[in-house]
Amino acid sequence: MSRYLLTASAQMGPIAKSETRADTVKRLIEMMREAKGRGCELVVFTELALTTFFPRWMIEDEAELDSYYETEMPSAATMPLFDEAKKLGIGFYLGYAELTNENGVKRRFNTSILVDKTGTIIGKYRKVHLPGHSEPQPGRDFQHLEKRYFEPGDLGFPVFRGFDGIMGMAICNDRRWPETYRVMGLQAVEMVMLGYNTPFGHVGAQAMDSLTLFHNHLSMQAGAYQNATWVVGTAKCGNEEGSKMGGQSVIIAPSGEIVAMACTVEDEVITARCDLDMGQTYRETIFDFAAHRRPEHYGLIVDRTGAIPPPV
Ligand code: CDT
Repeated sequence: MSRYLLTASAQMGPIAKSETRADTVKRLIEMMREAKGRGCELVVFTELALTTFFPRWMIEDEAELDSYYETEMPSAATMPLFDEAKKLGIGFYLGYAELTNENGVKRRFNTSILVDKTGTIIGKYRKVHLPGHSEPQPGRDFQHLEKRYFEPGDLGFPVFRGFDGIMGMAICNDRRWPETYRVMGLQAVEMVMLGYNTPFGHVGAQAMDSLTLFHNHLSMQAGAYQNATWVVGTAKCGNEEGSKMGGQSVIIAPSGEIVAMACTVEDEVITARCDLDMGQTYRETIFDFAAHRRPEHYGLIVDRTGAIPPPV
């Protein structure tokens, strides 16, 4: 049996600090139209797709910081994207910075939503694995202050029925953690969508820079194969305000094979015909979880956070 979902990954080139939301939404709509023109029913945008990657800077002015967040979704600025999706009959994944106000207390999350072909939000995810620091680090050209500007997501890793399949979401650094995929794999996820902003320039570990793109694919391909799911990874990339970020957005099959990959570091749409039934073969054989998993031996995964060596 085959259940085809024509899917696009809409990679973004840099977003300048001076670029308005309206300008950015225009770029997203352009790519949405291209995806639809190629027959796609779903387009996956990137992490924090509406602004420049602001966690690279220490921002002390609260009003300035707030300006990077959305307080509602759809917002006035993003409504044209929802309207266009409805008009074209195409769904989308979108990453953005979310600011809520709960009983007078501000809460900030690095969030993604899944929108169906009628322009309705059918799923929401808040990034669990926040990289970087909460305090600025000395001697760095660029900071990575996600731990300062966001709190860890509080929604877990839910999956959603939509697009005739079982859909899951993750965001950037989440892709490096096997737990991300496995929690969704245990809910029989068929497609994991994720956006990423991955800067080069590992301070104190420069050797890792040459492996940034390898690790990007390695983690997503392993997650796809080991959980029998499609993975769609969409970059924001190129030279953004002097910070260089990796591209190579990909669509990965449940076999772990890359079936489409971006070749620029600019706005670029890649597409693939994803058979949502393809994972079934793996789920019934090598990764038949019910037959082969041994959770009685996995306790440390949830009981312990950091690695502790055995006594000498
Ligand atoms: N945005 C994001 O999560 N970026 C991280 C950078 C890790 S290095 C500080 C990533 O995993 O790509």
